[in-house]
Amino acid sequence: MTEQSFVMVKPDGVERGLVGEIIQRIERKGYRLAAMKMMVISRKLAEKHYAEHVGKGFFQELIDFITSGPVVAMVWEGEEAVKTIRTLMGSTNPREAAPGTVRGDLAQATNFNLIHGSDSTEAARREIDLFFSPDELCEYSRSLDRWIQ
Ligand code: 3AN
Repeated sequence: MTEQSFVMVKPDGVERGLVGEIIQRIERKGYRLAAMKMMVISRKLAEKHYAEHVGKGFFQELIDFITSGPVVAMVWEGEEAVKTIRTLMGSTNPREAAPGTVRGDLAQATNFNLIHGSDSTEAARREIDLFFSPDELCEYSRSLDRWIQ
């Protein structure tokens, strides 16, 4: 199933100069970039994005962090994009994340785990709608997809 996933390089990834590295991993896997923008997230948008974590001990810290500097928000698409990009990201706790994953190779702390990726197709739809307007999404096909999917 072709899916879209919402992916974000968090402020720590931008600050550490890992935007290219993270994009490259998803791009080289063969996924297609459908939208991308750099932005500083407002607290209001951050609270909507992380609504599932309201009331948890780390919520305020999470909102402070995600709004602390620019992020790179993206939409990636392709076969089973949601699950496969989660696999490329690695576990939430980077110290437990497998080598070869973004978090397993490049991060240590759960608070600074570099990347967000939607955890279901429903979450992806909600997150894409939060961050992008329909006219910001590019529809195109690539001849190389026949070698990838
Ligand atoms: P993931 O980013 O792997 O989807 P979620 O959605 O459970 O993980 O958590 C969203 C973000 O909230 C994490 N990326 C991390 O920054 C933060 N977070 C999650 N669990 C914890 C925790 N136990 N302690 C501190 N921060 C957490």
